[in-house]
This record gives sequence, structure tokens and C-alpha cells, in this order.
Amino acid sequence: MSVKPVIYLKDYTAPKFQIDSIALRFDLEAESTRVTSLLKVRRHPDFPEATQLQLDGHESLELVGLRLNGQVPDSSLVRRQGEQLLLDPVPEVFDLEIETRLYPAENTALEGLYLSDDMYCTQCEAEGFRRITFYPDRPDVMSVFSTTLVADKARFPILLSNGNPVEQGDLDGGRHWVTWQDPFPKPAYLFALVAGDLSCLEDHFITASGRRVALQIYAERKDLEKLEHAMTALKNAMRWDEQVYGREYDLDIYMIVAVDFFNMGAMENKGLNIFNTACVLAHPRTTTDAGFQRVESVVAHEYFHNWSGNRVTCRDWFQLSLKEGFTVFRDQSFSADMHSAPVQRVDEVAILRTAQFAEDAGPMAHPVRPASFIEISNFYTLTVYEKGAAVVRMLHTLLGAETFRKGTDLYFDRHDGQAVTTDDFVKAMEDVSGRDLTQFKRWYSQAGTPRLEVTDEYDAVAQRYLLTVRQSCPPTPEQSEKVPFHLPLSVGLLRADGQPFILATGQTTQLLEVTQAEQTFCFDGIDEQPLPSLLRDFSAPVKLSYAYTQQQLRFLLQHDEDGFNRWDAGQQLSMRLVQQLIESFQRGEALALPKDYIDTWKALLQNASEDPAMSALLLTLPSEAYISENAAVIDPVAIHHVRQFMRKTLAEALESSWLRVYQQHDGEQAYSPEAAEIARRSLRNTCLGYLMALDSPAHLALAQQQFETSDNMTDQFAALVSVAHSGFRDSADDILTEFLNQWQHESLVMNQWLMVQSTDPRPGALSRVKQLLEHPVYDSRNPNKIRAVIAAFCQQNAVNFHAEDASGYRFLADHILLLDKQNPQIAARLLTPLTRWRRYAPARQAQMQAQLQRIIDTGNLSGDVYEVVSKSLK
Ligand code: B3K
Ligand code: ZN
Repeated sequence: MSVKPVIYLKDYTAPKFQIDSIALRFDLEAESTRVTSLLKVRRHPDFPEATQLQLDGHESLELVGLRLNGQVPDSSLVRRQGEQLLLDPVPEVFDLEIETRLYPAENTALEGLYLSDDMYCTQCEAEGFRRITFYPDRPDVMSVFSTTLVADKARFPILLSNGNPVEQGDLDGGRHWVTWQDPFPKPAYLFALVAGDLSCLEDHFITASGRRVALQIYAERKDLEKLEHAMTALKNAMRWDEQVYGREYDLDIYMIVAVDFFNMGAMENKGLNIFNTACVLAHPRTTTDAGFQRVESVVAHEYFHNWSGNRVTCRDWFQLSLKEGFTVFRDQSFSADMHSAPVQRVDEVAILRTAQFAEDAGPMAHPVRPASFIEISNFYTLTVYEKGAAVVRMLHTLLGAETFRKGTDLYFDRHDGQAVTTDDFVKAMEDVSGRDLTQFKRWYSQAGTPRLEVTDEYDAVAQRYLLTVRQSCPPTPEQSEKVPFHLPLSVGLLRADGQPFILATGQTTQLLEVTQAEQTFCFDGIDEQPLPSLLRDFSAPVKLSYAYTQQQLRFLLQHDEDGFNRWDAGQQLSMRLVQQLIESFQRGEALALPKDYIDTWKALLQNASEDPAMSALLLTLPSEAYISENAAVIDPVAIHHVRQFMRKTLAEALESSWLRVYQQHDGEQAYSPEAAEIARRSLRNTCLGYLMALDSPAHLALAQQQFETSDNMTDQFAALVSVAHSGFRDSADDILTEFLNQWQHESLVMNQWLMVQSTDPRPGALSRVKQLLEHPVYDSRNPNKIRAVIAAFCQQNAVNFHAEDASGYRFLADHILLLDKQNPQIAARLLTPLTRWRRYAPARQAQMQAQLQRIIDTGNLSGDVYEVVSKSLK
């Protein structure tokens, strides 16, 4: 039933024809767009026998005209077959002119050329260019692009494309044109254009070698005041990439455009990034601190792609992690340098361990370099991005920062202007280090999350400490047997007084290289029984177990010098308790929290001012998603209940402490985006959350007062959530209405307003969600709105989504079927919670499976949805 075939990495063949240059012309007319492209084609010398030129073109693409060396070719030479246009025979060198017609206003898939509000924009990665014209739409075909845009001058005064503007002029009938030229050869997925009535924030950057680069960030006029933060982030990222990677920007102009309708976060088109407004606009009044940080990291991520992705690109889409994993690692390191490194690390690992580990344990599990796919859009995954980044981080850890940098220098130098593979990346690391990384490369080809079981033995007489590590990896689809991974295990040893041992390296942390299924590491000169601190800074993406006692975990929480492990010890303490309480809940027993657990929290609260940002993390219970990922059988009701019980009990037991810390961290001055202030707000709002779990009118008044008086969205939004999700139903309705009235004209704030309601765990959520879909601020074609309501409900409101009557599952399936016709990429993404059906008890399994079956039985699905559903049912 799938129209699209499975594509295998092993079938890769190099392109037989090169495109030396492509000149594009877009006539943006009222009803449609005419695209002409002139290709200079040349047969690749490696394939002297080749006569067939294969161009990609989406089935919906309308071919208007074709000329080969100026002549209309005989129709027997031209064939359209599925997604391809075949010309056979063609000469060795020739010109090809192609004319196509597009209907951007009808393009709801948001791939290729489309309209976002009243603005034309494009999204070509991975395979959107084939919706614009017939072309070898594959990343290993790199060409020099020039682009002419022609449009109505009043309606579209700004016409942008990649590279530098080289010519422009006016035409009759109020139209104008601009020609752009990009001197750097690039694959088609990096092509972009924008046409609209846009305002611009301008600045500039002087590169390390003294070149001046114009920086322009475009948005709708009303959003002009929200661009400052992105500009600062961009300049910081440019400086950082020069300092840390020795990479300078290469064009004279760097542009970012904010658009409202966008399938993901942002896109790194050469010289012309296109961003989801949610990832570029920021203002203290309308954006939370988390939003500010997201803008900074996405701006940096897309900028870093200019080298890791654009100058050196991917040979084929199986190599996606070559650019994505590496670039995520780069943006993570940047954020760590800009903010608190341990806090940043905790946030990253939380995503990896929750969502990526769940992906690795589900039916869509795939290696960092997948071996096959039906629809590449389905492989922009946490595995390719986040685990891919973890793999690059392990190389950095194993080789050390200095050698790693030599490796990236060699990689960029060796492959500049090329389309390469993850093997090429690792080869550069091998060449600079002289190490054999053959075994390490299994991280690219084996899926699944490895398990490490660690045991130890202390010999007091010999003063010797032995750590034994056993590794294994559970089976994943199409990979039942696994071979051992090569991974860095960072370890420290603590003395009974909490001081660290100085280890053989002269340091307090030592790197163990695990390569075998079972391996024992020996530490000599250990003069007392040590307590191990394992997997420091989360040095490898694995699940590690060691039989700590509760007391040892509390000791680590207090004394470990590794910030990440301190936090993790706290998480492990809570997780154990969560598991016990879930069992009690399932047996219908009364729940209680042990006194020593409460005392631990009390101590954390007492010292909270020392490091408010880390304290806020330490004082946050493991998320429902993380608890689910670690459950043998997920019981969403029990998980929700237990976590709420723990929150409420901690709130009650430590009420005066929460209140004291809340009051102590009351900001006196006006809002500031500084790290210390972000930390203060995050700790204070954590306290407010606990206080509001108590359903006390006094605390309600506190939250309402914070809502009314705060001068920034972080504090206002935290207050909103705490009241909207509280037991005070009238107050919840009132505050939501007030917030709506205040912010109804701010689309991004309205996404937050929708999300608060979709994630409200109290009963009746589904009917409230259905009402939201009818609300004027909702727009069923805008992916941000779909994410704020449908995705938020299905992914962040487990207790309601998994309602016993299967209403949540039916709701999701209904919307997937509707959306598949409109925007298959978004529809396929929404499927994620249903794909996890095997993790639940039999009754829920059957209900979830039934909805997947219902989707597949309707037939006529997109390749995107078909691939996910069919793999889930296997
Ligand atoms: N490279 C883009 C993602 C494109 C997704 C296409 N379905 C954004 C990024 O990762 O930087
Ligand atoms: Zn990226």
C-alpha cells in the first residue's frame, strides 16, 4: 500500500551527472508561481557510459516546459516515473531548461515553496526542492546557485535568497526583481527564498580576520522589538565558533527570517536561515527564560551548521547525524560555555534519557546512522540528533579536547566543499589520534541503549579496589544480537569523609575505556573502602546500574564533586521511592513518604541559595515521562497519582521552608536576563509550584499576586500554570481569561495559553481540548498550534490521554487521519505516543493497537504515516 519504496544505505550509488550551476527564476504571481531553472549539466568522469539523467520531482509538480540545449527534446527521450523525471539519452555536457508551475497558497505540507501568512518562504530539507523544480535532489549533488525573484513590489518589498544580492530593478505593473548569487556550491536542500513585507534588525560582525559581515534578522513589523536577543546570540555564536573551532563565517551577509508556519524549529539554508517564530522572537514581557534559552541555542545551532553541514555536507540522508549530531554537540558546548555547565548537562541528559531512550526501546528504534528508511522526514529523531551528539561527545571525551580539535580541523580542511559520511568524520579523528576507532563506530550502526552493570570489590590488605563492568544491549528491530560497544566511563572515588581520592592519573576523575562484554578495572593505593561515583557527567549514553544503598545515594548527593552525578543521585533516590509507591498504589495501600527522604529535601532547601539553578533541578521530582521510560509496565494513572502525592507531601512537610525560600528569592529589581536572575526565578517558581500543591487560599493569593505584578513572562507564566492546574476551579478559569485578554494578539503567548490547558491533568481534559480546537486563537494549519494542543495533550497529559475508555487514543487517531491529508510530517510526528503501545498493560495495548490498525486500514496514507504505523504494528 505504501507508494514509496524502502531505501537502503547499502544501495547507495554516486551521482552520474553533476550540475555545475543552476540559475533559478521565480515569478511570484497572484494565483501561482512560475519557476524556470537553467542547469549546466556534465557527466561525471567516473561514469563514461552513463546516458540517463535522473531528476527528482514530486508527483504533484507540474512540468510546463523542457529544453535541452535550447531544443524541445523528442518525447520518446523523456519519461516521468513515480518521483522521477528520466532523460535518456543525454550528451556528456549540456544545458537543460525546465519550467514548472507551483501553487504555494495550496501547499499545506509546508515543504517546498509555501505561504506563511502573507509571506512566501521555502523549506527544502530533506526533499522539498523536488516540489519546486525537477533536479537531482540529493545532498551529494552540489552546485552554484543564482536566483532571481520577481514579485509585486508593494506586497513583497523584500525579496531574499542565498548568498549575496547582485542586481535588482523595477518592472511594469508595480513589479520588481532581485538577483542573488551564492558563490559556495551547495546541495539543493540548502536552497531558500523569502518574499514579503518584512522589517529588519540590522547589525554587523567583524570576523577574526577582519571581514565585515552584515547581520539581518527579519520579522513582521510588530515583532521588530523581539529580535535583540537572537542578534546577541548570533554574534556570540560567531565569536565562539572562531575561538573554539577556528571557524569563520564566509559570506558578507547572514540573514535570519522569522515565519509563523513552520514544521520544525529552524533551517540552516546557506546565508538565509528560516526560523519558526518560536525559536527566534524573544522579549521579557512575552517570552519565558526557557524560551530565551531555546532561541539562543537554536540560533547558535543553525549558525554552526554553516561549517558542520553546509561547507561539509552529507553524502546521503543516512549520514544525517554527521551534521546533526555534531552540530547539536557544538550547540550544547556553546550553551555550557554561556551558562552553568552542570545545569545545561542535566537538561540535555534529561531529554536523552527520557525521550531518546524511549525511542531506542520502541518500534522505531534505529541506529544513529540508519540502514534503511521509507520517508527520511521520519528520521529527524532524537536518536540522530541527541544520541548522535552523545556519540560525538564520547569522541571528545576519549580523545581529549585538544586532539578532538585537531580532528575537527582536519575534517573541515580535508572535506571542505564535499559531501561525506560519518566514517569520514571518524577517520579524521583516527588520523589525528593514531587510534583505531573501528569498534567505536558500532555506535553508528547498532541501535538500542546499552546496559552497564557495575559491581565492585575492595581488598583492604592489598589496598586495591576492583570495579567490574558488564555490558549488554537489548535487541531492537532487525538487530537481535549486539556486539560490545567502546565507551568512556568517567569514574571518581569518594572517601568516607566525602573527600575524593586522587587517582593514578593525579586527578580525582579517571576515564575507563570499556570495550569488552565484561571487564575489570583495578585501582591501587586505595587506603580505605571507597564509594564510586560512576558515569560522571553522563560520559556515555547508557543505563548504568550499581547497587547503591539509600544512604550511599544521600552521601553522593551531598559530597560528589561532579555536579551531574550529585543531581543524578537525588534522582535515583526519588526513583526508588517512586517505584515502591507505585506498587503500593497498585495494591490499594495508603501511601507515605519516609522521614529520611523528607529530611534530605529539607537539607536541599536549606542550602538552596548556594546554587539556585542547580537547586531548582535538585528539588524537581523525576518527570512522569522519565518514570514511564523506566517502568517495566507503564501505569499512567499510578505514575501520575504517586508523583502528585509526593509533591503534595513534600509541600506539606516543608511548607514553611518552601515559603521562606520563595520569599528570600523575591527579585527586587526590574527583570534582567542574567544567569543569576534566571536561576533565582527558576528556584522561586519551583517553590511556588509546591506551595500551590497545598490548595491553600493564602498561597493562591501569593500566586495571583505574582501573576498581577510580575514584569516578565517567566514569573507570570509560572503563576498562571500553578493556578490553572490547581484545585481552585473558579480562580483557574479567571486567570486563564485574564491571560487571554492580556495576550490574545501575541500568537506565541497564545501557544503557551493553549498548552497550559491541554496539559492540565485534572479530569475532563479531553473535552476542554476539543473546545480549544474551536477557539479563535487556534489554527488547524499552523504546526505550532497543533503542537500546543494535540501534541501537548497526547504527550504531556498522560493521565488523560490514557483514559480508560480509549477516548484519548481515538482522538489522536482521528486527528492523524485528518492531518495526514494536510501535513504528513506533522501527522507522523504526532503518532509517537501510540507507537509505544507495547509498554502498557494488555487492556491499553489492545486499545492503542486498535487505533493504529484503524489508521492503516483506511489506506491511502502518506509514506510518512504509513512507515511509522506499519513499523509499530510489526
Ligand atoms: N536541518 C533542519 C531540520 C530539517 C528537518 C527536515 N524535515 C534543522 C536543524 O536541525 O538545524
Ligand atoms: Zn541541525
